[in-house]
Amino acid sequence: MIELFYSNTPNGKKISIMLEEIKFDYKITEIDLSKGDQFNLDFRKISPLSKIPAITDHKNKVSFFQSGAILIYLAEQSGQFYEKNNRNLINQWLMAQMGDIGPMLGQHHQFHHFNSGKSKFGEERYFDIAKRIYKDLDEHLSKSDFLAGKKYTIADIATFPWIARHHWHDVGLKKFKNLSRWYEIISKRESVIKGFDALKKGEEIPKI
Ligand SMILES: N[C@@H](CCC(=O)N[C@@H](CS)C(=O)NCC(=O)O)C(=O)O
Repeated sequence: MIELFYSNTPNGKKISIMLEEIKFDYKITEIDLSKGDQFNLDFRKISPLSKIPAITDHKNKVSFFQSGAILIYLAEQSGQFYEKNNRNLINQWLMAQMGDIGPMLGQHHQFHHFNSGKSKFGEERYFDIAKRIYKDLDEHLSKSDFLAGKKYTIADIATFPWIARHHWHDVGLKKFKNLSRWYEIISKRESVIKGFDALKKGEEIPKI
């Protein structure tokens, strides 16, 4: 049994989608970020930077924080979405999500979606970066079926929930035909649909 410490955010959804994909038994413990649950001492023992997602694998008696490390652990445990002979490439795209795509789109959410009008500099900077991310991903996906080659991997699972906030980004996903193709294929996966709505509130994946 995996316990997933979760909030309904793109970083949280990466792990609920992965758990659905690999069909592991899991339960969700919600961390209410607005109430400051992430600062509880028990949670900080598992996640020292006070951030979701985190997991405890009660069978193996191990805990992990950082979504990329969690995805690698679950992929290794299940033997899925992390082919041994393609790990160099998968790791690069996973790190690209962790270090660039997620944090930069996260800033764009803050300046453009949640706090528009507060900082012209911040809004312009992260809007430009968001547009660049869409363009670069689209260009890459014109040459590759999925981010790390022909197969769907943990790099795609990590990136998908961020692009699924496309209606907040205002970049216009449909203008990017390769990124749109990738998005639509992943959107239709049964486990992605289930993991996206991990709290079972009827949340649907945004259409293009
Ligand atoms: N690099 C981390 C980022 C995690 C992260 O930023 N989590 C946010 C929610 S999406 C959080 O827990 N924020 C609470 C806080 O910083 O107080 C990962 O991928 O796991």
